[in-house]
Amino acid sequence: MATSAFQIEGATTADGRGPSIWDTFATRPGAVAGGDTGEPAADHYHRWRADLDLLAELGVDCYRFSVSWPRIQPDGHRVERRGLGFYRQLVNGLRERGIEPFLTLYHWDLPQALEDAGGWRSRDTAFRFAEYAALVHEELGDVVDHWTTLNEPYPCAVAGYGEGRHAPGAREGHGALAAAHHLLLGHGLAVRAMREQAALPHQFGIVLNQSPAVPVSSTAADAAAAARQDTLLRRQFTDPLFGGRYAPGLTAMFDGVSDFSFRHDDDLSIIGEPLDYLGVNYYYRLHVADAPHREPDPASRTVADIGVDTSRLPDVPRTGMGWPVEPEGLTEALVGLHNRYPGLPPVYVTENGCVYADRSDFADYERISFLNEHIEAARTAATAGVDLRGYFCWSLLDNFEWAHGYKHRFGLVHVDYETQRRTPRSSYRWYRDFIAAQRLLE
Ligand code: PNW
Repeated sequence: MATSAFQIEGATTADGRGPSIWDTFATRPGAVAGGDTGEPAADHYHRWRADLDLLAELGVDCYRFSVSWPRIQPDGHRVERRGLGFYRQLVNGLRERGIEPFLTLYHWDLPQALEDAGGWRSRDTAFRFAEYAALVHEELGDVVDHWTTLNEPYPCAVAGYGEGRHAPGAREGHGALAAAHHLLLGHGLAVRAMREQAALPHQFGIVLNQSPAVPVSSTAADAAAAARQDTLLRRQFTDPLFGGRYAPGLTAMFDGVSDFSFRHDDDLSIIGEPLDYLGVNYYYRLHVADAPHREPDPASRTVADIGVDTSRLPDVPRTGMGWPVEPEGLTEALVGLHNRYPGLPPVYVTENGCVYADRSDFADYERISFLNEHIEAARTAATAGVDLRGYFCWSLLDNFEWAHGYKHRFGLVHVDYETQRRTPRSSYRWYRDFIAAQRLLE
């Protein structure tokens, strides 16, 4: 089961927490649906004990959560002990319940003070991230074995600095490509810094979202468009992490947009620091057609303007967010990585889930079928040779779904945001029984 700090915690000013870029972005008119903010979310900061009881009753053996950077370094530098104390309690609570913590250091909530100094466009932020990682690792290294640096650098860089759909809400070309590079650099520096401290054999990894790009036709133009989409979303990250090179074609795609001067000589070896696992988040495939650039002049293009149209969906069922339901895309994503990168570390599915409109009795049969089919698709990949170590469902609780606010509900447990009452949906009981049955089969 997986969650993230900003999406469930609320309590955005408690115990010395500083503002994050999502607090700032959410107050911008029109940025988040319904004008929703990080308050109250699921008030997990105060209700974490009851939430861990829900996890324990579910029978999961691992829990993936993230640490809120602005709780630990409110102004990007000064250390707030109360923030560290919260996560120590949380991890102890997991261990008492027999659940293994999988900690993610960065799930998109950059301290606003670091954004004011340039954010991920700035090389210095990579070094600040490594410092923060070492700080948390020093503090919690005795109780946490699984350390994920970043959750999904792609939307951080592209939705955040290219499309303006996510915090900090910028629409840039060069800046967004620099952000992607500095996220990777920060990841590598953080892994190195934590490894130097580790007395115990800790596991270090990164989480990437993988939406395979499928061309809508067999024309060469659509195939090339799908390749551009894959380069931007997947290979920009996986090639330097696991292939020892920058993605071929990336610089050509952004000719006139960026000079890539943010790449320094030793960066590739830092980014390519060996990993113990890769986390894959899978929700949907992209169906890609060739299209004209929105901006004919490269100098005024954002990073998202790569001459593709992703609106032509196949005739398959859709989730409540309109995403096509294609479990085979998960098999394809996992097998594709395995085939492309011979040195790929062991893999976890670190997020997978969906949204459907609620019925009055919370009988979410569509979600049950979605999860069942996707777990099966992951199994198919393992049978095909992928070293698959586990599956995390997104998500335990309804939560702040970024630019969609509280409108879209991913939880196996329903949250009433007025009363903070938790009500398990049918999928919660199904997942509990499914896990219990797996244990019998083991
Ligand atoms: C994931 N976008 O990624 C995130 O890791 C979760 O926090 C999130 O709740 C989940 O998906 C469901 O959406 C996203 O480009 C990746 O808009 C991309 C986007 C949004 C979420």
